[in-house]
Amino acid sequence: MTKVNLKGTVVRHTGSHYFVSPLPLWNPEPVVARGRLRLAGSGSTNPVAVGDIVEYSDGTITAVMPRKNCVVRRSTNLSRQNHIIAANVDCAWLVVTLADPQTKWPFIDRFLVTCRAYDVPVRILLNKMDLYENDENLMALHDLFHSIYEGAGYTVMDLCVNDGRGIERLRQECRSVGLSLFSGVSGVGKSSIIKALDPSLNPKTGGISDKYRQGRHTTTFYEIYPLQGGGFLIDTPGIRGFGIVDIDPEEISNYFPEMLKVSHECRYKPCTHTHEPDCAVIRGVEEGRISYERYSSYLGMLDEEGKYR
Ligand SMILES: Nc1nc2c(ncn2[C@@H]2O[C@H](COP(=O)(O)OP(=O)(O)O)[C@@H](O)[C@H]2O)c(=O)[nH]1
Ligand SMILES: [Mg+2]
Ligand SMILES: [Zn+2]
Repeated sequence: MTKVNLKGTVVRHTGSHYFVSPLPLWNPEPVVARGRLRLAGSGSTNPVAVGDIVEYSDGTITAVMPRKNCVVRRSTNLSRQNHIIAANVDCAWLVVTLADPQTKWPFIDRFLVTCRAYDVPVRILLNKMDLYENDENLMALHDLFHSIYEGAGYTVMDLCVNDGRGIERLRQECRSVGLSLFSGVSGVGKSSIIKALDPSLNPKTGGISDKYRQGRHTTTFYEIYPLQGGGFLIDTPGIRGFGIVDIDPEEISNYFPEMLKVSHECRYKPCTHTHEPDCAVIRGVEEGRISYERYSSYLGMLDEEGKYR
């Protein structure tokens, strides 16, 4: 009997177990990855991630297809190894809240920079609108947030799971975009959003039938959920230690779209945009075309990246 190589997408990843389905068909089956394959992706702690398109045969992954992109985080704060959260992502939705909890802005900028460096399209969801609109200060912060990030070239969509605002528009976007990843710090509403998009999904307990579950207490894992009517969703447990990986300090400004746009006008090339005379980025900040908040994040990243080298 000749072995057939099947092709499918990894839809679930625990510490050591994978499920694969021939998307868009939803029919997950368990597979394993052999050690040889595991070692192939050096530099990352997990050479196979959800969203990866793999070949498999006899319940064993035999090859991982080249990725169009991936979302990564540092596996630990001091490690240069990274952990791949998901591969082949069509849209990373960065969920942000201005209160309860207040997302730290440098975290937002790190996430945006990393996505750009790894070719992941990203859009921002500003959730928990109900908490801002009766508070003058928070509403001012909301307006500032829109102006900073839209000014930098990003899409920012207001959302409120509590009253359903923005959910239908997001559902349509998710159906047409393909594979969506929801990310953001713990408590911003990622799991609630997925549940609002499709009440039949249960991000707390997972989408794959219980007959495959080894025990109730599985370790942190990533999983793809099929959205009713089309599209696929990935929830992420709060990402701590999310930082830039493998980006040279000289390159960081290339991943700030508003800085990239003007950097060819800097007198020095390359220019770190920190102290050089006749720097177009510094001029942009002074003249208000580049936000001071974003520029501060940039300086923070330069500083921090230096420490890892
Ligand atoms: N006020 C308000 N609370 C929300 C909204 N969306 C989610 N929450 C609450 O925020 C908390 C965290 O939500 P969860 O989905 O677990 O966040 P996750 O950690 O990002 O997955 C829960 O208590 C939700 O009920 C919203 O639009 N408004
Ligand atoms: Mg959650
Ligand atoms: Zn410059």
